[in-house]
Amino acid sequence: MATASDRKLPNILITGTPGTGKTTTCELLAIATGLNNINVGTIVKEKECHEGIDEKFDAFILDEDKLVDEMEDMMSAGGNIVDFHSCDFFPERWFDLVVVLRTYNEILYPRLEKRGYKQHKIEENIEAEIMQVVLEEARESYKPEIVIELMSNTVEEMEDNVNKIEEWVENYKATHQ
Ligand code: DAT
Repeated sequence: MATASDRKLPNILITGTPGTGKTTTCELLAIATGLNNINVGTIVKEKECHEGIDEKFDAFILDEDKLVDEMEDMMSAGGNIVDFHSCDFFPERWFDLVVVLRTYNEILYPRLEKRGYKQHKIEENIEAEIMQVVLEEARESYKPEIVIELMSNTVEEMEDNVNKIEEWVENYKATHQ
């Protein structure tokens, strides 16, 4: 089984509450680094890694084991950027860097409204962001030294985040030849 030290190219997890900018950041990062961008939501849908839909929250009920099995080969090969809003069920060995994106409520709220989320879904996500649920989950699931928190309120911050992560990737490549 591949371990972090075997991987010539890193695996990076970009996580955070919905609307914090994961998808956009990952797209820019994939262009900047050439790493493979894995949108977990797409795999869940296409490979049916779910047990139906939670009607209240209009979201899939994940089949986590099936999802992990679907992703295993790609992740073992390395060189992936993974975008998902939760992270505690992924194997710890998969990731070399875990980035948690954070957004102020007054900015996150209109982003979720614009997306057409129902009121209770917006409120649940805003509450999760206030309680820093995803950050705590990341800190509990991965070694503290690989978990970083980055603000994602503005386009400038997003560009800055992409640059920082790109620099980290270059450094990883240079030290894992
Ligand atoms: P996520 O994948 O975390 O749900 P997204 O990338 O789809 O988030 O972004 C949601 C919306 O907010 C989208 O219209 C782009 C915008 N957005 C995200 N991060 C931003 C940022 N740092 N500055 C400005 N707009 C941002």
